[in-house]
Amino acid sequence: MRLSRYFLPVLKETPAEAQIVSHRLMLRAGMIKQQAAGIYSWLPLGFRVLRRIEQIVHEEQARAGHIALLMPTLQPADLWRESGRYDAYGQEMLRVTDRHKRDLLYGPTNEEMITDIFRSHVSSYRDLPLTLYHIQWKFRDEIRPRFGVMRGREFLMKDGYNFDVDKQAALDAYNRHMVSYLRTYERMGLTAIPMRAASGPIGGDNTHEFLVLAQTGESEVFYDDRVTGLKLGNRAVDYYNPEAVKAVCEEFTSLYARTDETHDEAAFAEVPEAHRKVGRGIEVGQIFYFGTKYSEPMGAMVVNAEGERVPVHMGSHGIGVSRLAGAIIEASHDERGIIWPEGVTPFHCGIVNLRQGDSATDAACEGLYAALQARGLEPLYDDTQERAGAKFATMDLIGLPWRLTVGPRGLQKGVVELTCRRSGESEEMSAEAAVERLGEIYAAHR
Ligand code: P5A
Repeated sequence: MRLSRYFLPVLKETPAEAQIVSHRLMLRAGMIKQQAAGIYSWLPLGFRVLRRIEQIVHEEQARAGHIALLMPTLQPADLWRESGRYDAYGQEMLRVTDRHKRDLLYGPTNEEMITDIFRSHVSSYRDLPLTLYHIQWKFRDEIRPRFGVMRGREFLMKDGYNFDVDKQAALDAYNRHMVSYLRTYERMGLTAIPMRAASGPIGGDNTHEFLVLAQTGESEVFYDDRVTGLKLGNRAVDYYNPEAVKAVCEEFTSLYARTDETHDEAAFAEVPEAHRKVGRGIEVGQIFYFGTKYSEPMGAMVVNAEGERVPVHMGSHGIGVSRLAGAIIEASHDERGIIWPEGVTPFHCGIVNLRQGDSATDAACEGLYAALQARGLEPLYDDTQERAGAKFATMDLIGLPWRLTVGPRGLQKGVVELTCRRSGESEEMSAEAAVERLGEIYAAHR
């Protein structure tokens, strides 16, 4: 992308309404625009990040054997009357009436609808296990939308639902989700800690929230700080081997880590004092096992191996896709702006032309631009007439992890400069070597 032809409405001033750094930076970097309280447009740069986050989610869901579909945002109220949640959900639910006076609602979650799909098409244990998911906009009429996309009213969620013949099989699915979520967040450059939590209106006793530690987080958390050092890394976990999956879950959940909703002072006191930490966290996901809470009232039954008709066992699993854009920034920024992890960056690198209009410099930039694209990378080429200082400030603000700087002085020596946004370190090398290096860096993130 050439910056001269792009739409990147960066702001010079810090917007007064934004209380936390991610919200400020998303506005300043031209990623989002508020349209109403808790409702945002995603401008081109923000939209690219959202798509990258979605892509990682889709890839990791596929790896775990989960199947994508797409349900609508509007749902008939009657489905929710069947489960009993239509009245129970309260004011957070946005209720709508159509021209025929039929009650609809803008879905805050999809347990009822997916159970309806299931009961229409599945009746035998032979079709199980089954996990279906989608990435779709949700609406919750939050009493206090704030912090930008972090607590929105309209927000993008990945929500998945598992269907299993009995409790044990459903708990295996729960564990599988835990591991696939750990991998998902790690690929986004995040450490998200699974913590015992409360289930709220979704239901069930088994639930974990995934929290990214941050001062600005809305949840109070209590944890053994050794949990922050756990990494899944590149280890190959066989999702079809429940014992192997469970072993990983035990590794990640045996140290104390709870939100304030389930915090237990006595158990916490057993954590060695040097490791006992109280802090704040951003909830970027939550998984639930709730058994037959929806399948029983809605009649989602399967015939098991013994020939009995039993209600299917279910769980649901959510990732806050739009919230993640904010959470990643909270976890990765400095005083100059955002620092995108390679996994979610909107462009792989920036190209800064220090002397726009100088034919040799322009030609070198064009060459780099083409060579990077030929390697499957997406550069953002600042080909504007801005002065160098302003170009650097914009690149730092929007946070691309790598920057290539091209100017007449370097070109005389046959080099361009490759700068790492995170460390600030620069290295001079030939244009070919820089393309090669960036190709290798991003190959490690595929
Ligand atoms: C699990 C999937 C559920 O709704 N039903 C389907 C279950 N869980 S949840 O915890 O309520 O939501 C899942 C994740 O969505 C994000 N989230 C939000 N993001 C932005 N603004 C909001 N108002 C908001 N509410 C929830 C969180 O990341 C949450 O973990």
